[in-house]
Amino acid sequence: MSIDERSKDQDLARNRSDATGQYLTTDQGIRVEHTDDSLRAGTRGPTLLEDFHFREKMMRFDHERIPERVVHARGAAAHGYFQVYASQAKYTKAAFLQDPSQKTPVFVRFSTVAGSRGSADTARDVRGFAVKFYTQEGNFDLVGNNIPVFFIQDGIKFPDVIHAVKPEPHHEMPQAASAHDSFWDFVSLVPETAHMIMWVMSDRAIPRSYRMMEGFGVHTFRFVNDQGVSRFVKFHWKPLLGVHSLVWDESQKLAGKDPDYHRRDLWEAIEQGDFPEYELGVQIIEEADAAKLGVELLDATKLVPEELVPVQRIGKLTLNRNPTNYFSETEQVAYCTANIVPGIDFTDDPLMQARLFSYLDTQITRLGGPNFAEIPINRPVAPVHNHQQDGFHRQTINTSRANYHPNSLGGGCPMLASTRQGGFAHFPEKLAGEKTRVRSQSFADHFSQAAMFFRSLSAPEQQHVIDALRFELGKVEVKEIRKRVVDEILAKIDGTLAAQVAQGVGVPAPKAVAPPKSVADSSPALSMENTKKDSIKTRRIAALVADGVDATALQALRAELKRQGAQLKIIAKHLGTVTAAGGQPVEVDKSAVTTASIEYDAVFVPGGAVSVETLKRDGDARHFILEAYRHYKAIGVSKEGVDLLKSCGIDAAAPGIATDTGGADAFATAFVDAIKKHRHWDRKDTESTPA
Ligand code: HDD
Repeated sequence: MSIDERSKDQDLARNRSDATGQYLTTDQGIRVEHTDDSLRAGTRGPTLLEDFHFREKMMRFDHERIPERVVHARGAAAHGYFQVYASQAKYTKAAFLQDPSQKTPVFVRFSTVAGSRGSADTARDVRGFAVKFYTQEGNFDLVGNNIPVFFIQDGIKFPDVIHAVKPEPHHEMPQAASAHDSFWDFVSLVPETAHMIMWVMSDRAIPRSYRMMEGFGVHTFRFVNDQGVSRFVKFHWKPLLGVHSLVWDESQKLAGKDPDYHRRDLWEAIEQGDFPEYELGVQIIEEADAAKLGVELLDATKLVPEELVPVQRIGKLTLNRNPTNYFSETEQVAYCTANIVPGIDFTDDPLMQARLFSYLDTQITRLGGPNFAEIPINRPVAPVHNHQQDGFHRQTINTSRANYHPNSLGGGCPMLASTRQGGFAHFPEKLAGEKTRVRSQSFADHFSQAAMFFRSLSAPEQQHVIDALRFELGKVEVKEIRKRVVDEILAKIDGTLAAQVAQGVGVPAPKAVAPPKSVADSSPALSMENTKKDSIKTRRIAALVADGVDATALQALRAELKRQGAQLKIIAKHLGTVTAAGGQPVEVDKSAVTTASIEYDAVFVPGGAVSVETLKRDGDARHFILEAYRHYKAIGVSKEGVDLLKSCGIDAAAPGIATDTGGADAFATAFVDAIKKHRHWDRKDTESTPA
């Protein structure tokens, strides 16, 4: 069968309902003539049971909620397509990885892990990155995260780690936060968490946007080609906008000012035509080389450094359409790690093996029965025929009398497919062994890669890990737990890290223990410092204005930022317009009470003596600029705008500040260059900045 980018959209169209020009009806199709008053005995009398419209309306409302996902409850999703750059036939026979002219439809859901459905987007947490490819051979689900390793090595411990991180059972606190006793109690007793902990305490756990984070399949998978040759493969998603993060203070404030920050960012980018793009990367490892690699490929707490096995970019994912209905699509989508297509296969990673059961199982409760694959967002575009039947909410009406195999009454249909006809055959891996619960010795090292990760970070990134641990452990009430994390985990990763955290959380400095030698001393690819910083595309810049603003400079900069793919939003005390120095009106985008510097990547203060004088006396404007400075963001000031900086005690010569001294063009270039860097970590006085 042939499919293209529109195949899934056309499939979903079968279930869409448009009420334009239609009558309101009951679920039975009866037209309704009144829906604001229930049927009653007399105008002041009781409601009558025979009011079927009232009963149906109320019954449907009473049952609108379904259980939220046990993890990854909070999410946002988008439609798009995937296109391979060149045939991957050498490695895999997967049909969607053969033809560069084919666009395979996808539905991608991003999520946080620990919080409930209504929790804030910017919590410190792992982000889910789940991709459903609707291929011509059936659905392939790559259910990944934005962190390449995991907390545990064996899925049987998943309920333990999730119980520990979720709100504590007696009082259900805290929401969407790992900063509490039970989580760190678990960590302190389970050293295999060490590597993942370093990632979750790093800036990776507070992404600037879903559009600016990497994705990872985490496990080692197999690619199997037409000749039946298997190679190990690790999947990566590389965002074309680079990898960028928030700062912790910003994340916490955003949780209050805009808990939908990431969801909104994704939605708006797609609505504006700034389609998020990610390249699919693969690390391919010949089976014969696996033993020599120095990394246990079945251990999901380990990564393979890119410097050791390069990531080949084989195709691109583009997200270009927002869902039509959140519940029908984003909430009801069911990903399952067991959904693979011919040419892709599993390995014996015990974390992966457990997932193969869990994802299928969890949907029974969440989606109310075994027919969830028939829900429009979940059904494949490939045809489905089998003898599965009945169960709650069955949609398909099977027409054959033969509901078993083999049969003659149905002409032997549906038929079995040979592998030549596209039938899935599991890779015939050779296995031998005794039944045991013993973990392989090759899973025993928990610290070498945790240390490698920490060593690979830039100095500011390392400091953020220390600060994050001071915060998280600082919230732990039981001192013994704080001490055990420092002694049993951190001291075995890095002595300075452990000592600094120990001091911050009031426990004795531990005796450092050198971690085992890692497969690489450091891996530059792990540091966000080395990410792309070559454009300002899709960034949001705030302009602070008041009456008397220099509109010419404002419009010139706005045009230049737009040309470079960024947006300038004009912020004033009130909505409507302000009057520029030349007397013309300037339309305001946001009033100061509805927004804050944390929602922008950079700030611009245009000139105009009267405007700047007003801003200097305005606490909100002063806070805006100070907070942006404290968060290391680019600041641009033209002409009198510099006075606002001075009155806030900010040195105009500090890193990341562009001032308009050499003319408008030179200023725009300097400001754009400062925005490209995202953050200016070399500012020395941010700690003393009052914001
Ligand atoms: Fe999981 C959801 C990613 C380990 C059991 N997981 C879920 C989602 C993502 C991940 C992105 C949300 C999917 C969506 O948007 O609907 N999970 C991961 C990754 C893991 C991982 C990258 C480690 C490599 N998960 C993991 C283990 C188990 C589970 C070890 C159980 C043995 N995960 C689940 C689940 C969820 C889930 C309980 C909850 C909702 C769902 O599946 O559909 O089955």
